[in-house]
Amino acid sequence: MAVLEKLTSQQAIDLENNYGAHNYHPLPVVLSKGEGVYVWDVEGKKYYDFLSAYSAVNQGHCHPKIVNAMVEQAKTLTLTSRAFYNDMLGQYEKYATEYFGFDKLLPMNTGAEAVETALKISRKWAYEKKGIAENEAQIIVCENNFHGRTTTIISFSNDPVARENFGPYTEGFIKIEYDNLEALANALENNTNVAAFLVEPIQGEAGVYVPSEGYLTGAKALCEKHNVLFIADEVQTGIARTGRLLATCGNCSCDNKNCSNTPDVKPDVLILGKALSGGAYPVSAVLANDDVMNVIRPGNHGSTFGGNPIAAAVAIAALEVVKEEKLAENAYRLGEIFREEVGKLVEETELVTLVRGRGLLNAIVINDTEDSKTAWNICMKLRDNGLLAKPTHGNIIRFAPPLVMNEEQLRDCISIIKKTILEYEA
Ligand code: IF1
Repeated sequence: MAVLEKLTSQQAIDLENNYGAHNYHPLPVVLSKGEGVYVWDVEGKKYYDFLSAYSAVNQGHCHPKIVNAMVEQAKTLTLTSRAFYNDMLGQYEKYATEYFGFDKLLPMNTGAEAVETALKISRKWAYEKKGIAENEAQIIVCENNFHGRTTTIISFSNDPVARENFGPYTEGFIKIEYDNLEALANALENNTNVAAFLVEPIQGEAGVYVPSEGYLTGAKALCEKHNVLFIADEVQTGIARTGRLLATCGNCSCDNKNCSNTPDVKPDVLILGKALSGGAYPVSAVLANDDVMNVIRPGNHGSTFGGNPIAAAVAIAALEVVKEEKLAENAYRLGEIFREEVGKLVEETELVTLVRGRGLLNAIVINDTEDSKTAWNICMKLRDNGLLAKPTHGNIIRFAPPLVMNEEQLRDCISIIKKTILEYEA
Protein backbone atom coordinates (compact mmCIF):
# COMPACT_ATOMS: atom_id res chain seq x y z
CA MET A 1 0.00 0.00 0.00
CA ALA A 2 1.41 3.33 -1.07
CA VAL A 3 0.93 5.10 2.27
CA LEU A 4 3.14 2.54 4.00
CA GLU A 5 6.15 3.26 1.79
CA LYS A 6 9.23 4.85 3.36
CA LEU A 7 8.94 8.60 2.99
CA THR A 8 11.43 11.41 2.97
CA SER A 9 10.94 14.14 5.57
CA GLN A 10 9.63 16.52 2.93
CA GLN A 11 7.10 13.98 1.65
CA ALA A 12 5.81 13.36 5.17
CA ILE A 13 5.51 17.10 5.82
CA ASP A 14 3.71 17.64 2.54
CA LEU A 15 1.21 14.88 3.33
CA GLU A 16 0.35 16.40 6.70
CA ASN A 17 0.07 19.82 5.11
CA ASN A 18 -2.15 18.66 2.31
CA TYR A 19 -4.42 16.23 4.13
CA GLY A 20 -4.34 17.23 7.79
CA ALA A 21 -6.07 20.13 9.49
CA HIS A 22 -3.61 22.91 10.22
CA ASN A 23 -4.08 22.97 14.00
CA TYR A 24 -0.35 22.75 14.74
CA HIS A 25 2.85 24.43 13.61
CA PRO A 26 5.43 21.66 14.17
CA LEU A 27 9.16 22.10 14.14
CA PRO A 28 10.22 20.68 10.76
CA VAL A 29 11.55 17.30 11.81
CA VAL A 30 9.86 14.00 10.93
CA LEU A 31 10.37 11.29 13.51
CA SER A 32 10.06 7.61 12.79
CA LYS A 33 11.71 5.85 15.73
CA GLY A 34 12.30 6.33 19.44
CA GLU A 35 14.24 4.55 22.17
CA GLY A 36 14.82 5.87 25.68
CA VAL A 37 15.96 9.50 25.51
CA TYR A 38 16.52 9.36 21.73
CA VAL A 39 14.40 9.78 18.63
CA TRP A 40 15.41 9.34 14.99
CA ASP A 41 14.11 11.11 11.91
CA VAL A 42 13.25 9.32 8.68
CA GLU A 43 16.70 10.07 7.27
CA GLY A 44 18.24 8.31 10.26
CA LYS A 45 19.52 11.38 12.15
CA LYS A 46 19.50 10.85 15.92
CA TYR A 47 18.27 13.45 18.41
CA TYR A 48 17.89 13.91 22.13
CA ASP A 49 14.18 14.44 22.79
CA PHE A 50 13.79 17.47 25.08
CA LEU A 51 10.01 17.64 24.87
CA SER A 52 9.05 14.04 25.75
CA ALA A 53 5.70 14.53 23.98
CA TYR A 54 4.89 17.32 26.45
CA SER A 55 5.97 15.20 29.42
CA ALA A 56 4.08 12.07 28.40
CA VAL A 57 7.18 10.00 27.65
CA ASN A 58 8.74 10.34 31.12
CA GLN A 59 9.70 6.65 31.14
CA GLY A 60 11.52 7.04 27.80
CA HIS A 61 10.48 6.11 24.27
CA CYS A 62 9.24 2.57 23.72
CA HIS A 63 10.13 1.39 27.21
CA PRO A 64 10.35 -2.41 26.79
CA LYS A 65 8.37 -3.18 29.94
CA ILE A 66 5.52 -0.84 28.95
CA VAL A 67 5.50 -1.94 25.32
CA ASN A 68 5.50 -5.56 26.40
CA ALA A 69 2.54 -5.02 28.74
CA MET A 70 0.70 -3.32 25.92
CA VAL A 71 1.44 -5.99 23.31
CA GLU A 72 0.59 -8.88 25.61
CA GLN A 73 -2.70 -7.29 26.64
CA ALA A 74 -3.48 -6.34 23.02
CA LYS A 75 -3.17 -10.00 22.06
CA THR A 76 -5.49 -11.04 24.89
CA LEU A 77 -8.30 -8.51 25.28
CA THR A 78 -8.43 -4.89 24.10
CA LEU A 79 -11.84 -3.50 24.93
CA THR A 80 -14.99 -4.61 26.65
CA SER A 81 -16.61 -1.23 27.39
CA ARG A 82 -17.76 -0.70 30.94
CA ALA A 83 -21.00 -2.56 30.20
CA PHE A 84 -19.07 -5.57 31.53
CA TYR A 85 -16.27 -6.01 34.04
CA ASN A 86 -12.76 -6.79 32.81
CA ASP A 87 -10.03 -8.53 34.78
CA MET A 88 -7.46 -5.70 34.45
CA LEU A 89 -9.29 -2.56 35.52
CA GLY A 90 -9.78 -3.43 39.19
CA GLN A 91 -6.15 -4.48 39.54
CA TYR A 92 -5.05 -1.17 38.07
CA GLU A 93 -7.44 0.82 40.28
CA LYS A 94 -6.15 -0.93 43.41
CA TYR A 95 -2.54 -0.39 42.36
CA ALA A 96 -2.95 3.29 41.42
CA THR A 97 -5.06 4.31 44.42
CA GLU A 98 -2.52 2.76 46.79
CA TYR A 99 0.31 4.32 44.82
CA PHE A 100 -1.09 7.85 45.08
CA GLY A 101 -2.94 7.51 48.38
CA PHE A 102 -6.59 7.96 47.42
CA ASP A 103 -9.71 5.81 47.95
CA LYS A 104 -10.96 5.75 44.37
CA LEU A 105 -9.96 6.28 40.73
CA LEU A 106 -12.13 7.21 37.75
CA PRO A 107 -10.45 6.16 34.48
CA MET A 108 -10.56 8.29 31.33
CA ASN A 109 -8.34 8.61 28.25
CA THR A 110 -7.03 12.13 27.70
CA GLY A 111 -6.00 14.92 30.01
CA ALA A 112 -8.85 17.19 28.92
CA GLU A 113 -11.38 14.44 29.62
CA ALA A 114 -9.96 13.96 33.10
CA VAL A 115 -10.16 17.72 33.75
CA GLU A 116 -13.79 17.69 32.57
CA THR A 117 -14.42 14.74 34.87
CA ALA A 118 -12.92 16.58 37.84
CA LEU A 119 -15.09 19.64 37.12
CA LYS A 120 -18.24 17.49 36.91
CA ILE A 121 -17.42 15.63 40.13
CA SER A 122 -16.77 18.93 41.92
CA ARG A 123 -20.00 20.52 40.78
CA LYS A 124 -22.01 17.44 41.78
CA TRP A 125 -20.24 17.36 45.15
CA ALA A 126 -21.10 21.05 45.62
CA TYR A 127 -24.82 20.45 45.06
CA GLU A 128 -25.13 17.19 46.94
CA LYS A 129 -22.65 17.59 49.79
CA LYS A 130 -21.99 21.30 50.23
CA GLY A 131 -25.60 22.31 49.58
CA ILE A 132 -25.11 24.90 46.85
CA ALA A 133 -28.36 25.85 45.08
CA GLU A 134 -29.01 24.35 41.64
CA ASN A 135 -26.87 25.80 38.83
CA GLU A 136 -25.12 28.23 41.15
CA ALA A 137 -21.82 26.39 41.62
CA GLN A 138 -18.66 28.25 40.65
CA ILE A 139 -15.11 27.03 40.14
CA ILE A 140 -12.10 29.25 40.65
CA VAL A 141 -9.33 28.94 38.03
CA CYS A 142 -6.08 30.79 37.37
CA GLU A 143 -5.06 33.22 34.67
CA ASN A 144 -2.78 31.77 31.97
CA ASN A 145 -3.99 28.26 32.80
CA PHE A 146 -3.75 25.36 30.40
CA HIS A 147 -6.10 22.46 31.09
CA GLY A 148 -6.97 21.18 27.62
CA ARG A 149 -9.10 21.89 24.58
CA THR A 150 -12.76 21.09 25.24
CA THR A 151 -15.39 23.79 24.94
CA THR A 152 -15.80 24.06 28.72
CA ILE A 153 -12.06 24.15 29.38
CA ILE A 154 -11.34 26.83 26.78
CA SER A 155 -14.25 28.82 28.25
CA PHE A 156 -11.96 29.70 31.16
CA SER A 157 -8.76 30.07 29.16
CA ASN A 158 -7.40 33.55 28.55
CA ASP A 159 -5.36 32.53 25.52
CA PRO A 160 -7.14 34.21 22.60
CA VAL A 161 -5.75 31.69 20.09
CA ALA A 162 -7.22 28.76 22.02
CA ARG A 163 -10.49 30.54 22.78
CA GLU A 164 -11.65 33.00 20.13
CA ASN A 165 -14.65 32.12 17.95
CA PHE A 166 -15.44 28.94 19.86
CA GLY A 167 -18.25 30.51 21.92
CA PRO A 168 -20.80 30.49 23.43
CA TYR A 169 -18.79 29.52 26.47
CA THR A 170 -19.55 27.52 29.61
CA GLU A 171 -20.46 29.63 32.61
CA GLY A 172 -19.52 29.23 36.24
CA PHE A 173 -15.80 30.02 36.34
CA ILE A 174 -14.01 32.77 38.24
CA LYS A 175 -10.51 33.65 37.06
CA ILE A 176 -7.88 34.91 39.49
CA GLU A 177 -4.18 35.65 39.27
CA TYR A 178 -1.91 32.59 39.64
CA ASP A 179 0.51 32.54 42.57
CA ASN A 180 -1.56 35.13 44.44
CA LEU A 181 -3.04 33.90 47.73
CA GLU A 182 -4.73 37.22 48.42
CA ALA A 183 -6.63 36.94 45.15
CA LEU A 184 -7.78 33.47 46.16
CA ALA A 185 -8.77 34.64 49.64
CA ASN A 186 -10.77 37.51 48.12
CA ALA A 187 -12.50 35.22 45.64
CA LEU A 188 -13.51 32.86 48.45
CA GLU A 189 -14.57 35.57 50.89
CA ASN A 190 -18.33 36.12 51.03
CA ASN A 191 -18.95 33.65 48.22
CA THR A 192 -20.59 30.46 49.46
CA ASN A 193 -21.15 29.17 45.92
CA VAL A 194 -17.59 28.09 45.23
CA ALA A 195 -17.29 24.35 44.59
CA ALA A 196 -13.61 24.06 43.78
CA PHE A 197 -10.27 25.68 43.02
CA LEU A 198 -8.55 24.21 39.95
CA VAL A 199 -4.79 24.76 39.71
CA GLU A 200 -1.62 23.54 37.98
CA PRO A 201 1.16 23.09 40.60
CA ILE A 202 3.51 24.58 37.99
CA GLN A 203 2.02 26.35 34.98
CA GLY A 204 3.48 24.47 32.01
CA GLU A 205 2.07 26.21 28.98
CA ALA A 206 2.49 29.61 30.63
CA GLY A 207 6.25 28.93 30.40
CA VAL A 208 7.06 26.62 33.34
CA TYR A 209 5.96 29.19 35.89
CA VAL A 210 6.86 27.90 39.36
CA PRO A 211 4.71 29.50 42.09
CA SER A 212 6.19 31.04 45.25
CA GLU A 213 7.11 28.91 48.23
CA GLY A 214 3.97 28.30 50.29
CA TYR A 215 1.48 29.08 47.52
CA LEU A 216 0.03 25.60 47.16
CA THR A 217 -0.11 24.89 50.91
CA GLY A 218 -1.67 28.31 51.46
CA ALA A 219 -4.22 27.72 48.72
CA LYS A 220 -5.12 24.33 50.17
CA ALA A 221 -5.60 25.87 53.63
CA LEU A 222 -7.91 28.53 52.18
CA CYS A 223 -9.91 25.85 50.37
CA GLU A 224 -10.28 23.87 53.60
CA LYS A 225 -11.39 26.96 55.48
CA HIS A 226 -14.14 27.61 52.94
CA ASN A 227 -15.13 23.97 52.31
CA VAL A 228 -13.94 24.16 48.71
CA LEU A 229 -12.33 21.27 46.82
CA PHE A 230 -8.67 21.70 45.85
CA ILE A 231 -8.22 20.18 42.39
CA ALA A 232 -4.62 19.65 41.27
CA ASP A 233 -4.13 19.28 37.53
CA GLU A 234 -0.96 17.18 37.50
CA VAL A 235 -1.38 16.04 33.90
CA GLN A 236 1.96 17.62 33.08
CA THR A 237 3.68 17.93 36.48
CA GLY A 238 2.80 14.46 37.78
CA ILE A 239 4.54 11.08 37.51
CA ALA A 240 8.02 12.16 38.64
CA ARG A 241 8.48 15.00 36.15
CA THR A 242 9.27 17.66 38.76
CA GLY A 243 11.63 15.47 40.80
CA ARG A 244 8.91 13.98 42.96
CA LEU A 245 6.10 11.60 42.16
CA LEU A 246 3.62 14.47 42.28
CA ALA A 247 4.42 18.18 42.34
CA THR A 248 1.85 18.49 45.14
CA CYS A 249 3.41 15.45 46.80
CA GLY A 250 0.95 14.94 49.66
CA ASN A 251 1.58 11.54 51.19
CA CYS A 252 2.29 9.88 47.87
CA SER A 253 4.81 7.05 47.76
CA CYS A 254 7.68 9.00 46.25
CA ASP A 255 11.12 7.44 45.68
CA ASN A 256 13.03 10.70 45.96
CA LYS A 257 14.99 10.64 49.22
CA ASN A 258 15.80 14.33 48.77
CA CYS A 259 12.14 15.26 48.63
CA SER A 260 11.58 17.37 51.71
CA ASN A 261 7.89 16.51 51.47
CA THR A 262 6.95 20.12 50.95
CA PRO A 263 4.67 21.61 49.71
CA ASP A 264 3.04 18.41 51.00
CA VAL A 265 -0.37 19.29 49.70
CA LYS A 266 -2.88 16.50 49.42
CA PRO A 267 -5.37 17.55 46.73
CA ASP A 268 -9.03 16.63 47.20
CA VAL A 269 -9.13 15.80 43.51
CA LEU A 270 -6.03 14.74 41.57
CA ILE A 271 -5.91 14.76 37.77
CA LEU A 272 -3.35 12.62 35.94
CA GLY A 273 -2.69 11.87 32.25
CA LYS A 274 0.23 11.84 29.84
CA ALA A 275 3.00 9.84 31.60
CA LEU A 276 0.44 7.68 33.38
CA SER A 277 0.95 5.51 30.30
CA GLY A 278 4.56 6.45 29.61
CA GLY A 279 3.28 7.91 26.36
CA ALA A 280 2.35 4.52 24.98
CA TYR A 281 -1.42 4.91 25.01
CA PRO A 282 -3.97 7.57 26.01
CA VAL A 283 -4.59 6.99 29.73
CA SER A 284 -5.88 9.58 32.19
CA ALA A 285 -7.48 9.42 35.60
CA VAL A 286 -9.15 11.36 38.36
CA LEU A 287 -8.40 10.30 41.93
CA ALA A 288 -10.34 11.32 45.04
CA ASN A 289 -11.45 9.96 48.37
CA ASP A 290 -14.86 8.36 48.89
CA ASP A 291 -16.60 11.43 50.34
CA VAL A 292 -16.03 13.17 46.99
CA MET A 293 -15.99 10.32 44.46
CA ASN A 294 -19.16 8.73 45.82
CA VAL A 295 -21.28 11.48 44.27
CA ILE A 296 -20.71 9.69 40.96
CA ARG A 297 -23.26 6.94 40.40
CA PRO A 298 -24.06 4.63 37.46
CA GLY A 299 -24.90 6.60 34.34
CA ASN A 300 -23.52 9.92 35.60
CA HIS A 301 -20.28 9.73 33.65
CA GLY A 302 -18.21 7.41 31.49
CA SER A 303 -16.35 6.68 28.28
CA THR A 304 -16.21 3.78 25.83
CA PHE A 305 -12.44 3.45 26.12
CA GLY A 306 -11.91 4.69 29.69
CA GLY A 307 -10.62 1.87 31.87
CA ASN A 308 -10.02 -0.54 29.01
CA PRO A 309 -7.76 -3.54 29.63
CA ILE A 310 -4.87 -2.24 27.52
CA ALA A 311 -4.92 1.11 29.35
CA ALA A 312 -4.99 -0.69 32.70
CA ALA A 313 -2.08 -3.00 31.84
CA VAL A 314 -0.04 -0.16 30.35
CA ALA A 315 -0.62 2.16 33.31
CA ILE A 316 0.42 -0.46 35.87
CA ALA A 317 3.63 -1.08 33.92
CA ALA A 318 4.28 2.64 33.48
CA LEU A 319 3.87 3.31 37.21
CA GLU A 320 6.06 0.33 38.11
CA VAL A 321 8.83 1.69 35.88
CA VAL A 322 8.73 5.03 37.74
CA LYS A 323 9.42 3.23 41.02
CA GLU A 324 11.81 0.55 39.74
CA GLU A 325 13.99 3.08 37.95
CA LYS A 326 13.69 5.74 40.69
CA LEU A 327 12.67 8.33 38.14
CA ALA A 328 11.62 10.97 40.68
CA GLU A 329 15.02 10.84 42.33
CA ASN A 330 16.77 10.92 38.96
CA ALA A 331 14.68 13.87 37.74
CA TYR A 332 15.44 15.72 40.97
CA ARG A 333 19.19 15.14 40.74
CA LEU A 334 19.52 15.88 37.01
CA GLY A 335 17.26 18.91 37.35
CA GLU A 336 19.64 20.47 39.88
CA ILE A 337 22.56 19.94 37.50
CA PHE A 338 20.60 21.26 34.53
CA ARG A 339 19.59 24.52 36.21
CA GLU A 340 23.03 25.08 37.67
CA GLU A 341 24.83 24.55 34.35
CA VAL A 342 22.33 26.13 31.96
CA GLY A 343 21.77 28.91 34.52
CA LYS A 344 25.34 30.04 33.82
CA LEU A 345 24.11 31.20 30.40
CA VAL A 346 22.38 34.11 32.11
CA GLU A 347 25.85 35.46 32.98
CA GLU A 348 27.49 34.37 29.74
CA THR A 349 25.07 35.78 27.18
CA GLU A 350 22.59 38.60 26.75
CA LEU A 351 20.33 36.14 24.97
CA VAL A 352 19.16 34.24 28.07
CA THR A 353 17.54 36.15 30.92
CA LEU A 354 16.26 33.36 33.16
CA VAL A 355 16.36 29.62 33.75
CA ARG A 356 13.63 28.14 35.91
CA GLY A 357 11.83 24.92 36.71
CA ARG A 358 11.65 21.91 39.01
CA GLY A 359 13.15 18.51 38.39
CA LEU A 360 13.28 17.95 34.63
CA LEU A 361 10.54 20.45 33.79
CA ASN A 362 12.54 23.55 32.95
CA ALA A 363 12.49 26.56 30.69
CA ILE A 364 14.81 29.30 29.60
CA VAL A 365 13.56 32.79 28.84
CA ILE A 366 15.04 34.31 25.70
CA ASN A 367 15.78 38.00 25.77
CA ASP A 368 13.41 39.05 23.02
CA THR A 369 9.77 39.96 22.50
CA GLU A 370 6.99 37.34 22.55
CA ASP A 371 6.36 37.83 18.84
CA SER A 372 10.04 37.48 17.90
CA LYS A 373 11.39 34.48 16.01
CA THR A 374 14.51 34.16 18.18
CA ALA A 375 13.38 31.20 20.31
CA TRP A 376 12.07 29.39 17.24
CA ASN A 377 15.34 29.98 15.39
CA ILE A 378 17.33 28.69 18.37
CA CYS A 379 15.17 25.56 18.41
CA MET A 380 15.96 25.08 14.71
CA LYS A 381 19.68 25.30 15.52
CA LEU A 382 19.23 22.91 18.44
CA ARG A 383 17.58 20.52 16.01
CA ASP A 384 20.53 20.81 13.63
CA ASN A 385 22.81 20.06 16.59
CA GLY A 386 20.80 16.98 17.56
CA LEU A 387 18.42 18.13 20.30
CA LEU A 388 14.67 18.70 19.97
CA ALA A 389 12.81 21.36 21.95
CA LYS A 390 9.99 23.75 21.18
CA PRO A 391 9.26 27.36 22.12
CA THR A 392 6.23 28.27 24.19
CA HIS A 393 4.81 31.78 24.30
CA GLY A 394 7.24 32.94 21.64
CA ASN A 395 10.30 33.70 23.75
CA ILE A 396 10.41 30.76 26.18
CA ILE A 397 11.98 27.36 25.42
CA ARG A 398 10.77 24.40 27.46
CA PHE A 399 13.27 21.63 28.28
CA ALA A 400 11.69 18.37 29.39
CA PRO A 401 13.71 15.26 28.47
CA PRO A 402 12.61 11.73 29.35
CA LEU A 403 13.38 11.00 33.02
CA VAL A 404 15.41 7.90 32.15
CA MET A 405 18.28 10.11 31.06
CA ASN A 406 21.65 9.52 32.77
CA GLU A 407 24.11 12.16 33.93
CA GLU A 408 26.51 11.66 31.03
CA GLN A 409 23.72 12.15 28.52
CA LEU A 410 22.45 15.20 30.40
CA ARG A 411 25.92 16.79 30.37
CA ASP A 412 26.16 16.10 26.65
CA CYS A 413 22.79 17.84 26.19
CA ILE A 414 23.83 20.79 28.34
CA SER A 415 26.88 21.31 26.16
CA ILE A 416 24.72 21.17 23.00
CA ILE A 417 22.35 23.75 24.48
CA LYS A 418 25.14 26.07 25.62
CA LYS A 419 27.12 25.78 22.41
CA THR A 420 24.04 26.39 20.27
CA ILE A 421 22.99 29.49 22.18
CA LEU A 422 26.50 30.97 22.38
CA GLU A 423 26.99 30.35 18.66
CA TYR A 424 23.61 31.87 17.89
CA GLU A 425 24.58 35.05 19.63
CA ALA A 426 27.89 35.29 17.81
C1 IF1 B 1 -1.47 20.20 22.87
C2 IF1 B 1 0.99 22.90 26.56
C3 IF1 B 1 2.09 21.03 27.50
C4 IF1 B 1 -1.88 20.02 30.39
C5 IF1 B 1 -2.49 20.16 31.64
C6 IF1 B 1 -4.45 19.13 30.85
C7 IF1 B 1 -3.92 18.95 29.59
C8 IF1 B 1 -2.62 19.40 29.35
C9 IF1 B 1 -1.75 20.79 32.76
C10 IF1 B 1 -4.75 18.31 28.52
C11 IF1 B 1 -2.05 19.26 28.03
C12 IF1 B 1 -0.53 19.69 26.36
C13 IF1 B 1 -1.47 19.44 25.23
C14 IF1 B 1 -0.66 19.82 24.03
C15 IF1 B 1 0.27 20.86 24.44
C16 IF1 B 1 0.50 20.54 25.86
C17 IF1 B 1 1.18 21.45 26.66
F1 IF1 B 1 2.01 23.41 25.89
F2 IF1 B 1 -0.11 23.27 25.98
F3 IF1 B 1 1.01 23.39 27.80
F4 IF1 B 1 2.16 19.87 27.90
F5 IF1 B 1 3.01 21.82 27.91
N1 IF1 B 1 -3.74 19.72 31.83
N2 IF1 B 1 -0.98 19.77 27.66
O1 IF1 B 1 -0.63 20.49 30.18
O2 IF1 B 1 -4.29 17.05 28.21
O3 IF1 B 1 -6.14 16.49 26.63
O4 IF1 B 1 -3.91 17.04 25.72
O5 IF1 B 1 -4.27 14.91 26.97
O6 IF1 B 1 -0.95 19.93 21.79
O7 IF1 B 1 -2.56 20.78 23.02
P1 IF1 B 1 -4.67 16.33 26.79
